[in-house]
Amino acid sequence: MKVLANLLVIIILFLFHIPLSAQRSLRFYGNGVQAPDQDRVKIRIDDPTNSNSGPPADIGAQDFTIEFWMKASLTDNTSAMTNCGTNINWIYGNIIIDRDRYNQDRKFGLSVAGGYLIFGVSGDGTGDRTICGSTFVLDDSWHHVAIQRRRTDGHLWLYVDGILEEDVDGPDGDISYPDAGTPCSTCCGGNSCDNSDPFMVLGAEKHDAGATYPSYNGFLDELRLSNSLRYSSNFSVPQSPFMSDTHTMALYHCDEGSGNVLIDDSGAAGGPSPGVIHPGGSPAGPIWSTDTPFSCSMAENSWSGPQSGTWHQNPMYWSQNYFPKICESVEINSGYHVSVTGESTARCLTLEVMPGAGFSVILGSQLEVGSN
Ligand SMILES: [Ca+2]
Ligand SMILES: [Ca+2]
Ligand SMILES: [Ca+2]
Ligand SMILES: [Ca+2]
Repeated sequence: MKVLANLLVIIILFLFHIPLSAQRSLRFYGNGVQAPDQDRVKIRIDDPTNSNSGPPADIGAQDFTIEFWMKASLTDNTSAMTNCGTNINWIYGNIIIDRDRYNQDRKFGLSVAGGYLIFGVSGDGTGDRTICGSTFVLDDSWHHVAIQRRRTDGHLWLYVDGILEEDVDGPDGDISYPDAGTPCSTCCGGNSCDNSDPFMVLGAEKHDAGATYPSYNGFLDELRLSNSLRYSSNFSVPQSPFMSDTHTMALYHCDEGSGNVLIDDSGAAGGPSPGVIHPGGSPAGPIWSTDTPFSCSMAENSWSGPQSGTWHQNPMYWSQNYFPKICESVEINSGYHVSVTGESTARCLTLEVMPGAGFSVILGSQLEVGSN
């Protein structure tokens, strides 16, 4: 029996000691108006030539949650703090996510000003509202950011590192991009805004309207767009990359590492909603970086499972309400059997299957062991 068990261990190590697809993030340089239409990612959300509904990244007709990780410094993002309220002051911060429509309603965006996040929405003829964060995020450390909007009444939420910073009633209405929307024909350098309006833009002020509207200079990773309110109270920040579910409208792991396509890994119906990277500026951005929120060089915890169970994205499926995280070591002890199931990617830093233990990865599932 022992020989067989050891053989099983050898086979498992052989089969699953696969190099982890390297994690990456995107590093923007905030070139903004200095490099028009460059140093940004553009995710198309509408085609101005027809009235078809946009791809799933065109959120705002339902509840939404936008969340991602960021890392940046104050010296690279110098816009001054401004007042939040019934205004559109988010456009004066260093813009991280720009879903503006030039001189038209149904728009939103997120920026960082004076070190604090500003999330703003303009409703469907219902006014404007910005909400401000209270955590200083320009400390050159990774932070998880989540912004939410409720469709029924426009209520807005801003969470930083899982802590609610502000929530207020906001402007009402559908704020998705109108399917038959026509961008302003003269607003963008005297020309049409066809090249900026019908996009969600990452890392820049989308219209290159001027130095008054600066762009984000820093890292961005693991962007998820959902058509639901993910968070109803303070929460523990994600410990590993997201896995898609029925509410995921777009999911960008930013792990490509080369090329100019930002892959949408959501699998959402009607998608995907890929981003196109527009490199440029000086220094040229965005670039692929190995600096990510989930990188780890050593185990943070060692999880030695005295249970059998199923390793799944939902902690409920891992017995005793736990599932391993990407920086944790996992040991499956003798007498127990653990299975990775579901169309998801399980991750851990190291995996040791002890003699007498069982471990299986069900067809259609993936296991990634290691980091970077
Ligand atoms: Ca990543
Ligand atoms: Ca259209
Ligand atoms: Ca309202
Ligand atoms: Ca639309």
